[in-house]
Amino acid sequence: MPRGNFITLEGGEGAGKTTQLSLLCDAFAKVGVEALATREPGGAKGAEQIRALLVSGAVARWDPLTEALLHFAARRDHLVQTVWPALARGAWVVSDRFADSTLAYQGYGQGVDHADLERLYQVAVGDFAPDLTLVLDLPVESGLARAKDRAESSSRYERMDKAMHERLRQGFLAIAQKQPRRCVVIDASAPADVVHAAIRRAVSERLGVALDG
Ligand code: Z5A
Repeated sequence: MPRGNFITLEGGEGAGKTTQLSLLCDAFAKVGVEALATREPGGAKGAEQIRALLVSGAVARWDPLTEALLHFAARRDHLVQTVWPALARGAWVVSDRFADSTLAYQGYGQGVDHADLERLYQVAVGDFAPDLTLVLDLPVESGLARAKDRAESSSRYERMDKAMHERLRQGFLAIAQKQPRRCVVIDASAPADVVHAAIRRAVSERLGVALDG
């Protein structure tokens, strides 16, 4: 049975993932492609409960490996309850973050051994992987300034130090460089409509679906 495509949006704080996810799903709707918008951590009932544990409280609340385990527990629930059923019925799924965020934040950012994270990936996710990953890249200062401008209160992650945010930016770029067939780096410092046009081009080139301008 043909299955839908799985697209993930990755990047640091305030990169514009949520904004671009919404624009991309609208663009899919216009050409008649059913696209489910979802997010990590979260995207299913249990996973959202785990999210609440991850984004609130003191920065040092979890040791990095515990934090990675929580993200993989949430991810497994998200896949089983939401992502895999949607793909199986032929819908496309667009997720605001996925496993590259664990490698960037808990691996490059917080020092969890990358081989341990790969083993956890095999256990929780297996051979499944995104068809396309869009890495939204912009300088750390700009992303943090954008995130600060929002009305919502800051999350645990936003309160982590700037050096951590620099490490994870470099982490995302390293991931994209190692997996060029799956990942496309998008300059996220441009205005939102310019970023959206670059995303439409990447989706069209990599997955063969033409999206209206
Ligand atoms: N995390 C982890 O550690 N390990 C994992 O495995 C996973 C996640 C899956 C989840 O928080 C946290 O979990 C996350 C990593 C960690 N860290 N943080 N923080 P989240 O998903 O709620 O937070 P986020 O991913 O960083 O989202 P965000 O802060 O909401 O940023 P965003 O979605 O990338 O950006 P946005 O909301 O679309 O835009 C931010 C603001 O900028 C907003 O006011 C926009 O109107 C504005 N904006 C957007 N685009 C533009 C452009 N192009 N120009 C100017 N202004 C713009």
